[in-house]
Amino acid sequence: MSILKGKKAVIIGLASTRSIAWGIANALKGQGADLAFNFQNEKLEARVKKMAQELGSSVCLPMDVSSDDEIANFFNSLKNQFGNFDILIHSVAFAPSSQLEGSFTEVTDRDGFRIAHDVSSYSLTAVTKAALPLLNDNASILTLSYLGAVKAMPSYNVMGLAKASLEANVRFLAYDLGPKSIRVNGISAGPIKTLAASGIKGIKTMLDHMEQASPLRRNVTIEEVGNAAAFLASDMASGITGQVVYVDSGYSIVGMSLS
Ligand code: 0WE
Repeated sequence: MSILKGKKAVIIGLASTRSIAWGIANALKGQGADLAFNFQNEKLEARVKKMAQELGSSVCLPMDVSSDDEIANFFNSLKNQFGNFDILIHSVAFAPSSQLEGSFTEVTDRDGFRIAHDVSSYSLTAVTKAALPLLNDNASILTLSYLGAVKAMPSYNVMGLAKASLEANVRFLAYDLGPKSIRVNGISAGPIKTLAASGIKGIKTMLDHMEQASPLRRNVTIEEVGNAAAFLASDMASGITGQVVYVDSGYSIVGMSLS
């Protein structure tokens, strides 16, 4: 059974075949959705266009979510090339690398804080606002979060604050857009070795720790995050909005994990 047949989805944040956005794109396509994508800059253009083509999509347009102009241009071009749509996937986060290593108190600065919150949280508000005129009834908006939004941990630092803001963003957007029958949810994924994550010192240790300490004793895949996204984006989840669903091998429910 295809749960997204006849639905059109816009996926923001595809960068490589290891991206969570790639797992989501494949799952949505697998459930029958038609897809459109952005690419952040010329450096990513060729690669993202090739991946879009692989999924049968010819709609792939430039947008860096830190620019209001680029957001406006993206949705203007999208209106012509893709028309109205049903699903908006926001899979974007960034903090300067200086912020993601060492003591939170020592490394966090005003610019790092601002950029992390701008790119990783405000961008959800911004793209939602711009997408609104193009969204069909019963549309679904989805973003990606992480446990650092609700628990302290080493190195994630100001990204944790930005994800906390993103999760509050999900609730305020859900409250605001509920009367228009638009749902807004988040998926809090376990750590995954994406291109963005591969630059992070200690990511291997964190992945190993998940294998020891999570109820499922393993890490999650972008396919598993994709499947949860397909469900939340579909009419199967018509009663769910404002939620953050954990796709993390159960790690977040554990108080203490022994052997
Ligand atoms: O949200 C994230 C990572 C997002 C991210 C990644 C980078 C790497 C390159 C944001 N900004 C940047 N900036 C860069 O310059 N995750 C959930 C993955 C992640 O990142 C961590 C983690 C985990 C897990 C950073 C420190 C500690 C753990």
